[in-house]
Amino acid sequence: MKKEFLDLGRHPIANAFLNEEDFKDEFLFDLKVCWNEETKLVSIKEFVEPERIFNEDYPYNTSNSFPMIEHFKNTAEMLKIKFKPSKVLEIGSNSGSFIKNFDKKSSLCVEPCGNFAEATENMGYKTHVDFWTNNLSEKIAKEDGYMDLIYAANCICHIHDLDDTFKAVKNILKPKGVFVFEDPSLLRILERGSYDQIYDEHPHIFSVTALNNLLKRNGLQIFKVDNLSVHGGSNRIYASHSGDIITEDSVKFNLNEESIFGINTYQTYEIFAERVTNSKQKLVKLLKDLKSDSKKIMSIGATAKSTTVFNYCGIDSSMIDVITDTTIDKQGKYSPGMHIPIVAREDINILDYDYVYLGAWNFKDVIATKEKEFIENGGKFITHVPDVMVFS
Ligand code: JHZ
Repeated sequence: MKKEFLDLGRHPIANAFLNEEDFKDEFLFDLKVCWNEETKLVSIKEFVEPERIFNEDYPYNTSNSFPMIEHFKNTAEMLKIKFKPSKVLEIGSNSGSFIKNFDKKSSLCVEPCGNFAEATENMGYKTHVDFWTNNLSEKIAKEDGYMDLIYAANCICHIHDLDDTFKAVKNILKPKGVFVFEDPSLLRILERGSYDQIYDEHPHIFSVTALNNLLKRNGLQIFKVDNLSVHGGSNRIYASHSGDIITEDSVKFNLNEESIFGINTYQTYEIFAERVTNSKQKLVKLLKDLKSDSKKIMSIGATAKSTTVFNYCGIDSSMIDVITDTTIDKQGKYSPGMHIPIVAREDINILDYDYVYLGAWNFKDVIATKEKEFIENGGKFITHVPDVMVFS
């Protein structure tokens, strides 16, 4: 049975940045969150059709993020050394930051966003412009053969039907082959109060516990887990055919850690929901107090996460004047739902602002280093993770 524990209200598509003429037709849906008592999986209640989200206008580009390029390069090197794969498939290859580290002849991509699929095709990688399904994996098995390594970053938690997803992986994975995927960690979200990882693109938020249950029932097993710092705390799951590879201690460690925290208990989610309500009240009060004191506030990072925060808290351009983002496709547009203007960082003088809200709080250190001058001139940062606070 699914039990609802959190209602974040009406929300737009988190990455659908708009032009002014699109405001009137903006799509909204109810963002409510449930916990499945049987599988322990946390999911949003109302799924948004994937075609609305992942299409040729999808703007989130991993190649715009220096830390993520480094992350994918290091991950690729590690996987090459550890597993020596000859055939590699990436699901959700985006602009190719991971796959570009592999040989073109023996690697292929699956990517439903036309803009990015074109980019990896142009780089020389065969790319299936499609969503990852069992039908597609049957087609790939016939056309391209079976895989030693299947990799997916911030993609599997985007897919509604996880049984179909895992069956599709099992279909195409060679014996002793590995399926490696990373997504934000439910445990870190619960610990850090980072409710902003919940939006249309994340129909599921994964615990190792829930994945262990779901993979098992589809003939796969987790044999290793890495805890990563990217995206505010993610897990990298290593899976294989059941019984194929010896299970490492990290699996037991993570299952234990999650159990001790209370991942298997509904009350944990009720406590989290209360924390989210408090976070909203504190953040809105802080911003309103600063505005009534005539302070100027901007935000760095037009993130999917900040779409959740701004819409849940009702934060519009009366509180945050402007957002800067390094992604060209987001610049000149407005944030989903709250319609705060987005500009390039070079288009504003940060010293005109008193406070910067960190839409990309996960890159706090990178941004603080870049914006040293702002701090030296008395500027302050605002974040809501792990608690609403002002710091410099
Ligand atoms: P970032 C994305 O979410 C979307 P978002 C996706 N659904 C997903 O699963 C998660 O990632 C994990 C900009 N920036 O990575 C670049 C600056 O402007 O936190 C990006 O637009 N200045 C696939 O959107 C954004 O911030 C900077 O100095 O929450 C960061 O987005 C830096 C470092 C970044 O993901």
